Amino acid sequence: MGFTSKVHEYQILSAIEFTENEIGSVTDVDANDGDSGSKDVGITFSLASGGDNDLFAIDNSTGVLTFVSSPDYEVPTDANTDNYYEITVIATDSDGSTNKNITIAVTDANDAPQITSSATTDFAENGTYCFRCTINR
Ligand SMILES: [Ca+2]
Ligand SMILES: [Ca+2]
Ligand SMILES: [Ca+2]
Ligand SMILES: [Ca+2]
Repeated sequence: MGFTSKVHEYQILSAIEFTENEIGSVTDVDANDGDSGSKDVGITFSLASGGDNDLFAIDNSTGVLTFVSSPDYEVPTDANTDNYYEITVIATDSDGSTNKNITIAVTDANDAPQITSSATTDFAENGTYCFRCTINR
């Protein structure tokens, strides 16, 4: 089944940068169906399902796109773990829908160091003690 192109003037950058660890709006997708003149009026936004799409949420009336949980540059969760999250936004009005592929590039931030050693350790009395403390940056 094809789709009709009744939603016009789909306005969005095709590649968006987003800094890791942040929450909030990735972008505000705008669409105009040409019927009423104002952006987003009469449009319902949604995401395709599967793949990287499942890591995002979109407000169905405003088109504001967010990560479900804030991304970690060092631990990418996109399908091929390259920190480029590829999604498909769908704008629908009463006449049909149109799709737009969007790539979100997660960029590196300087994380606070994390101590990854275990929080507790055993120590036998009269023993020689060695404790390795590992710090990841
Ligand atoms: Ca919008
Ligand atoms: Ca990180
Ligand atoms: Ca990717
Ligand atoms: Ca980092």
